[in-house]
Amino acid sequence: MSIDERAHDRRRLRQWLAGRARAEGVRRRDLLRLLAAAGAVSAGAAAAPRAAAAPAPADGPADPAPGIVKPLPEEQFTVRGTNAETRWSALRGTGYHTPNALFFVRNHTATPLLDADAWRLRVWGSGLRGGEAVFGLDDLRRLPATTHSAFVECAGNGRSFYASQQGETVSGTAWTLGAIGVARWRGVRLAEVLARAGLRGDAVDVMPRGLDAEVTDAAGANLGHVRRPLPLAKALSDVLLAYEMNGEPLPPDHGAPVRVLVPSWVGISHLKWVGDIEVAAEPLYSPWNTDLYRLFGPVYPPEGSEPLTRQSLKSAFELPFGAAFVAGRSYRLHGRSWSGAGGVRRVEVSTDGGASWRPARLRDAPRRDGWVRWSAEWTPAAAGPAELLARATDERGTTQPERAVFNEQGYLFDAVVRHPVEVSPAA
Ligand SMILES: Nc1nc2c(c(=O)[nH]1)N[C@H]1C(S)=C(S)[C@@H](COP(=O)(O)O)O[C@H]1N2
Ligand SMILES: [Mo]
Repeated sequence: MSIDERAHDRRRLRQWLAGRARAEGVRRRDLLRLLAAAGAVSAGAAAAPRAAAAPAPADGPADPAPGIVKPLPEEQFTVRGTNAETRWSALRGTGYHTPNALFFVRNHTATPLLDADAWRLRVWGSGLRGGEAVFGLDDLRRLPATTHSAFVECAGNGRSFYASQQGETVSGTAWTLGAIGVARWRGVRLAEVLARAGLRGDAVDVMPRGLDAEVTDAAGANLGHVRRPLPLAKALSDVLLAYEMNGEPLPPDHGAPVRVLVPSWVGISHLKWVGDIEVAAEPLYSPWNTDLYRLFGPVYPPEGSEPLTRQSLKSAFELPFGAAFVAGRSYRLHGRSWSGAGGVRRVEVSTDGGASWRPARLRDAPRRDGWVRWSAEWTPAAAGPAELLARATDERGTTQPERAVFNEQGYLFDAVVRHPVEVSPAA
């Protein structure tokens, strides 16, 4: 390990320690042992962990992505604060499912390292017939398993295009299009677990809560642990408590040992590191379905839209922005399109900035909760800058518009993205 890596690792350990101070089901002792081995903290400091993630110390290089466990090679990820965005160019040549190593990470704080053996899921609340029910990982694995191929996409994916294409100022992480991945998730249906916990007929909402650290907003207010209510109807339909991702145990950054998978819905629904689920006979609220993850703006009521549910319609090329082409040569362009409203059934491509369109060749049948891969041929005629556009239509007949409707937090961007490339003269 190089010096820099060691410093980086120590910072990470401290952050984990901080993030785990109030979490349940955590083996703090193990972390303290690691910290002692790394010489990261004195015994006194270790005995009094902070409750919030520690800032990177001033004496070393900046931490590339505080709190993310897996490696984030420069050619595969763009780091944005505590998050890592997948580069679309890195998906070229990968199959239908996003490899776990390439899957984007969106962390409000830091990835906690939870001990799967000690982990427990507590299901509780006024919507249950009896008292709380507790499940260990083995209990969940003994229940009937379901596998579902589905995307997880951040509601803010594509947010940066509100500014760069539409000249609008929005708040939040400036994602391009890489805050999405598709995986095969395996787990037990939440309906199964709720039935075993003794669901009452008058239950209306369930609220899973994460074991990662409490979240502080920009103004310094403590929002508590990440949690967002789900209406019971969705909870009982296709929601999974997933413990496997693409045939492997869930990796730490993606919610190990168990996350909630809410097919087609906004990323925040897919709660990672779930520790408890409240089941209530009355509607539940959290910052994540009131101030956040609703649409605010001129066309919406003052209290905002309904809480967000399904993701929007998008397309992306498997190319970096500014990709280089040579005039007169023939290329096959590749990309993927997806929608929260059903499968994508048509994709058109423009290589002249939107003046003319032609159909792309779809390589997958329309797949709800997933994407379709497509390709289109292109022989650039002239040297100079060019723009590639892809426009999808889903099974509902919705086509990506030229312009997305503004909302203050820049959610659910759905307009056609203008992908800049550079064509150099034929040699
Ligand atoms: N406990 C917890 N769950 C969470 C989050 C989080 O920070 N903490 N982030 C949410 C958001 S905003 C998104 S987009 C997805 C990202 O999932 P991924 O990191 O596995 O790609 O997880 C969601 N679940
Ligand atoms: Mo998100």
